[in-house]
This record gives sequence, C-alpha cells and structure tokens, in this order.
Amino acid sequence: MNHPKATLLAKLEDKTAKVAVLGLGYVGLPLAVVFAEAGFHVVGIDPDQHKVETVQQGESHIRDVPSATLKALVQSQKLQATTDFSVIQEVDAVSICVPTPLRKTGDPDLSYILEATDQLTRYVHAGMVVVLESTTYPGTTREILLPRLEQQNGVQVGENFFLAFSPERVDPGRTDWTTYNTPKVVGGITPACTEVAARWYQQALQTVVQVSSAEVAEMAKLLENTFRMINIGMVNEMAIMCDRLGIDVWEVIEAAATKPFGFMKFTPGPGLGGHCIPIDPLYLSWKLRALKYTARFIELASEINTNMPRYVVGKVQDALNSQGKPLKDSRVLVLGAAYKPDIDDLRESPALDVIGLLHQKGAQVSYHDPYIPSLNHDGMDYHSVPDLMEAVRQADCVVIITHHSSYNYVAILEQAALIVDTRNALGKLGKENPKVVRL
Ligand code: SAJ
Repeated sequence: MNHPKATLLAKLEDKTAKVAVLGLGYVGLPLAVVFAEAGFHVVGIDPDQHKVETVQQGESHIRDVPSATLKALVQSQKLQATTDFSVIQEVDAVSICVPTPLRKTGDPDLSYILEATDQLTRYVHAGMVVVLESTTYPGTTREILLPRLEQQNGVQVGENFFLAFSPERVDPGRTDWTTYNTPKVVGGITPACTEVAARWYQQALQTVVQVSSAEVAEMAKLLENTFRMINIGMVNEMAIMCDRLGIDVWEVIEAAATKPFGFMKFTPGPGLGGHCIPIDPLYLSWKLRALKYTARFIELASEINTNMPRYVVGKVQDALNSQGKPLKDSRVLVLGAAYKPDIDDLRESPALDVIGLLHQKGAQVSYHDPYIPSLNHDGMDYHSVPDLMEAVRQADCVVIITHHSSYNYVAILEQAALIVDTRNALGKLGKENPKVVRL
C-alpha cells in the first residue's frame, strides 16, 4: 500500500487534492483564488455568513480580488464558500488565514487561531496537510496547533499528517507583488511536513522558499515586520532630534537616500498604523518576556511610534500659539484618516489618536478622508466634511496626517491659514512657506 505521504503528494501534484482555506479575508480570499486558478477544487470556510454569501454570488469583498475573477471560479465550481467546517472531512489540504490581533492589554489574541484549530480538531484525518499563515510568535504551530491536532483520528505528524507554517506576505492594494508572485516561505514541524507543504504551494505559487522548521518561518515574518517597525521608530526619533537641532529632517533623509548601498529610506510620520507593523513585533516581544528577555529595540520603537500622535498635537498647539491662538476652541481639520495613503483601512491609524488628543485638549476637530466617510473614536462619531475646501478655509489649522494622492495640495496651501504637514506632502511648496510647519 502506498505511504500516506506519497499518496498525498500525488494528489497535490495532479491537483485532485481538495483544498480548504479557513478565513476569507485580505489573505485568505486571494489565496483561495490562486489555488483555484492553479486547478484545485477549493472551499473557502468562514464563520461570517454574509462574507460567504457574497463570495457565493461571485462578489468580492477584497479589493485585490476582482469580482469578475471570483465569479468565474465560483460558476465553474472551482471555488465555493461555506460556513460549514465539516467539509474539512473531505479535504486534503487546509490553509489557515485568520486574524492575529492584540488584546487591549497588548498581549497576543490567539482566539481566532484557537477557534480554527478546534474546528480542525473535529475533522482532521490521516492524509492531510495543514498550513498556518497567520502571523504569530515563534512556536505557535508546534505548541498550539500540533498537540490539539495530533490527538485526533490517528493522525501522526510527519507520517500521515503534515503541519507547517507559511507567513502571509499580502500588502493590500499592491499590484506589483501579489499572492501569486511574492516568494513564499514554508517551514514544517518535520522535514516531511516541509516537503509536503512546499510541494502543495509550489503547484500554485511562483516561488516557494523551504526552511528547516515552522519556527524559522514564524520568525522570518516577525523579522520582516519588526525591521520596518524599528526603522520607522528610528526615523521618527530622527525627526524629533532634527527638530531640536533646527535641521530639516526631510532634506536629511533625501540626502542620505542618495547612498546607493547600505541604506534604506524610511520617512517620519504621525505614528504607526495598520494591522501588521504595529502589532506583529509585539507578538515577538511578548514571547521573549515569557522567556525573561526584554526585546529592547521593539519596546523602544513601539514607545516612540506610539508617542508620535502626541508629538504631532504638540506641533499643532505650537503652530497655533505662534499665531496667538490657543488650541482650545480652535478649528482643526485633520486631512486623511486611513493608516496610509490611498486605502480605506482605519486599523490602528494614528489619525484616530490625533483626533482624540485634539478633542481632549478642547479643539473643534473635524476630518476629511475621501476613503472614509465616517469613523467612531472614543465613543465619538465623526463624519468626513462634505466640502473639503470650505473646511480648509474655515480651519484655524489644517493638519495633514495621511497624504492621499487625490488631494490638491496647491489649492490647500493657498487657502489654508496654517498647515502642520506630518508627511512632507507639500514638499518644496511647504518648505519655505511661513504658514507651513513640518515634522
Ligand atoms: N510608515 C511610516 N514611515 C515609513 C513607512 C511606513 O510612518 O517610512 C507608516 C505608515 O504610514 C503606516 C505604517 O507605518 O501607518 C505601516 O506602513 P507600511 O508601509 O508598513 O504598510 P503596511 O502596514 O500595509 O505593511 C504592509 C506589510 N506587509 C505585510 O506584512 C505582508 C509590510 O511588510 C510591507 O513591507 C508593507 O505593507 C509595504 O511594503 O507596503
């Protein structure tokens, strides 16, 4: 009789293996589509009935997945969606793409991973490969998933059941690097797990990079995003130091960026937003604290980045003060609420902190964001101002938080009484202008 590994490998290579993707978010839906386009029969499983229904109707709720693409795959039966986890009984390969946020305490929230694992535990069977994609601390795959899955239904990891980690590398909105062509790291609990998971992903993705263990794969992702978080923190501190020195940090960065090697440009800003960069490194520092080690770079960078909204509000206060206006009762217009330009994602956005702090200090705060019609922060409801230029004219101070490319910065500069530009969105236009204050 064929060894279970050989049997599974054959099904993965001839695409008769049935694939499931748990979690149909910005990682899971594009991955489900890529597997279906490669020829696998894919079932997307998500507890959100509405999400499942829209996928079944061929409507995409993820900007990176065109509805036309989705509709064609659903109509050809290559891709289905369901809330019913029991379909896993018929499935040979499962990819887990669920959120890994932080709790209010700042500790990792593994509840989504645990829920997915508990469902898997009920239906896991011999002859399966399971890959975790959700960013998490090193050891999660081996310490959390393996013990729960291995108890069931006679599965033996590395023998008739294969478990690996493969970090997601989705950058929503990016079109040059996609789920298909972004190199994908894969590391298993055992060498056989790495082999089976890598062989599966090689059927659908352009480049698969095998590493020696799940821990290496988990840690590689954390290095990628910790690298960004720390460098953003460093350049934010550079901005603070240049401010103290009376030096233009933006000019300093442009000059340093002319170095063709050994330097990578980062720019200061009002803080660190998004669902990855501010969060993933804290999974690592949390794990190390449990091992009695303090990840000082992560903690320092997090402290600097977290303080940037307060630093920006201080700049607004000083700028108004220079015009003889107290911050209290001044009209302050925040431009851009999303966490980065040209997207509609508010998660961890520093704009929320800036709005909250301005409100606390008694300013009359309003905001504009073409992608975000309304938001709620600290129990307060805000709506994007309907007439941007009218709001600019009426504001005592305009603070540019997220520099969407759709803004007409020349017109804003002409009509604003005072601008605090935290992104150097005005560039040279703002450099010498007395009514512009830059980070
Ligand atoms: N930011 C700065 N200065 C910088 C770069 C970013 O203040 O020089 C701020 C942004 O405004 C934002 C936050 O940091 O608030 C995060 O920005 P980001 O460019 O890192 O964008 P993300 O959060 O969408 O990061 C994603 C990540 N992708 C994955 O985790 C798979 C990240 O690894 C990518 O490098 C990044 O996209 C990218 O390159 O766009």
